[in-house]
Amino acid sequence: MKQNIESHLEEKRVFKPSREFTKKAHIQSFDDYKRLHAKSIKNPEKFWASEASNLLWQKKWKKVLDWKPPFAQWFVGGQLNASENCLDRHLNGPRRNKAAIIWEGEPGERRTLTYHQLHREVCVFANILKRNQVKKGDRVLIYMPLVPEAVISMLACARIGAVHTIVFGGFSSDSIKDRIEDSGAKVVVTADGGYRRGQTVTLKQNVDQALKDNTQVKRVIVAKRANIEVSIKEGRDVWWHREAEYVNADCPAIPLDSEHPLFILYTSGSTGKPKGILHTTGGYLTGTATTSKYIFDLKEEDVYWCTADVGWITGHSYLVYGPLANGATCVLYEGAPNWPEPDRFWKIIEELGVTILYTAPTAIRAFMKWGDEWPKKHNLSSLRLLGTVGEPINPEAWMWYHTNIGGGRCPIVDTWWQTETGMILITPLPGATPLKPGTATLPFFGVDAAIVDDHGKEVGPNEGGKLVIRNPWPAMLRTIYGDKPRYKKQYWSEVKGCYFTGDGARRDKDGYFWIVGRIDDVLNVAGHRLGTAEVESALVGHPSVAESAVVGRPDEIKGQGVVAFVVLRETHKPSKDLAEVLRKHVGNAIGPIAKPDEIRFAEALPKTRSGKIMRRLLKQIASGATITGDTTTLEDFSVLTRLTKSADE
Ligand code: 7RM
Repeated sequence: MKQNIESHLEEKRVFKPSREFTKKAHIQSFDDYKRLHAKSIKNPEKFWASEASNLLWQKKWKKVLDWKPPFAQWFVGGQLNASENCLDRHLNGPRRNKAAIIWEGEPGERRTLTYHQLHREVCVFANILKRNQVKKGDRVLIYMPLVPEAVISMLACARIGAVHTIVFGGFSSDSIKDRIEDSGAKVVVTADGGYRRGQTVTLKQNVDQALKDNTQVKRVIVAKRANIEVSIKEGRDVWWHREAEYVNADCPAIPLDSEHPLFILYTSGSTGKPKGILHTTGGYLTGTATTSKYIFDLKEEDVYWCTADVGWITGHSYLVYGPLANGATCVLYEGAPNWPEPDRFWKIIEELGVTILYTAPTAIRAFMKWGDEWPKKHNLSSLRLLGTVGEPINPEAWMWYHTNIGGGRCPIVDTWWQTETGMILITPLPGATPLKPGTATLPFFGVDAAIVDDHGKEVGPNEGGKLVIRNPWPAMLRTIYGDKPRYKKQYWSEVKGCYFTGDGARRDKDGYFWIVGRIDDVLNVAGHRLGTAEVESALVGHPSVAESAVVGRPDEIKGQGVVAFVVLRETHKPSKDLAEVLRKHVGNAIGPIAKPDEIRFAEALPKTRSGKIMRRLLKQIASGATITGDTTTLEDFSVLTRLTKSADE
């Protein structure tokens, strides 16, 4: 029988929201959170129905929830349109001329679109889609740089009931090909190219490559962005700006059933083909709009910046649908954080007066590595709230973010969620929840999260186990596109009656959730189950370490030995002595069982393009095996080559 995951690190720092923040916040005290959460859990449908009423419905729902496990339908019988909720609804009042999008290209140009202007562009493009035979229910594949046209094409699809499926602009032609086949898309929207670190990325060329031998795709609509030469296939390819000459800006949003599909977003599993996660309209919009309002504490005057690309779920939920449904002003930045210098983010914040910044731990650790002098060069006093998502944030990085970016004054919302959950499920509320560095704290309203053992029984304080959600929520995935059996098996079979997240976690004595990593990555050293996040966190707690990834490798005596891959800060150099110092450091912080058997210094770690460390690959390197399985989501293949080389030396 497997034991539960053990926990050895203890974080004692607590940060209470300031009076200044609290007095203007949507939720103003911890007691209010606790009371409202308890109430929302007793009757989640009541809570969600009341939040859904803030949206514009063309027809009101008959039933809030129809739950035939594991299949949920929300706001059954209701009709609405996501594009209308993000745009038209704001045009009758003072938001009409408010900036919806402030965009900055990597080369430095800026474009601002007011709600009125964005609405107009979306209507034009929706008419272009119609002119090119896109009908309600059709899938449209979007492969774009982070330019306003990416958002415009999403909202235009939503406006006419087409289902968008975005492929991140950094992915290869193979990824496009697979996703076109799986989704059955007949139309592709792309651009000639985009900018990344001063180079142009040849998007249209990648699409051409993906469409070689393909007869399914009838139309490719190309936006002009990078002014690079592309080949245009007569009868298949058209230019966005040319098409715009043939249509007007009049395109009413059509009423859609609440359960009408809004988008498919592919996410890679550790094996097998990517899963097409299907999200629908009414529940998704209710979930993302509600969480955006409470968690980012959105106010009319905020300048909100989520640094994710639209190719990720974070870009869908918290760059586009959630904030725009709230009438927020959103910053969009096309390029790399260190182009031309490592202070690009801080420059943007200063110049645009950003008040809320939502980014990923991987970016924060990179900024730490580049040095404190870069943020110091800028006035960041406009910021009032910070957020993170994507991985556990180690307390060291949290403290750095809090001090160097937040000036010690901004709450940090560490938000836990997934492509599948569609919306944030575990998070602090910035005016209410006392924060501890490294934890996503407590469940959002209406969410019943728990940690259970291998038999599905809830475990006690500080005992590790599987993170599950025990009740349906409105933005949950409805299925894996075209594969209901896989949906059931993947998410609803591991723990009876619960949604299984795949994450390992523990709750501390205050009930706070600490995510310790993916269950598949958990270490088992001499019968002790350790979360990767804790050992990594201990390592990053040492002043020489910028980033680390810890994996197990087979060990005859202990079952598994611990191998730590370590990237040093720019101020330190690898040495045998330092390796020994780091081993001891982990031993002191956690205990002798967690002491790495081997420290491997690396220049970089293999990551997905959204910044998550791919421990699966490191595990293979650590045990000397050849790399197998899906590597299409890997950001930089040369990192792997360098790592395998250093192991041979
Ligand atoms: C939004 C997103 C989901 C996985 C999830 C976790 C990890 C995300 C946090 C986190 C600890 C967090 N969607 N994860 N947020 N771990 N603390 N705040 O990232 O589908 O791409 O990934 O990411 O393992 O299961 S995702």
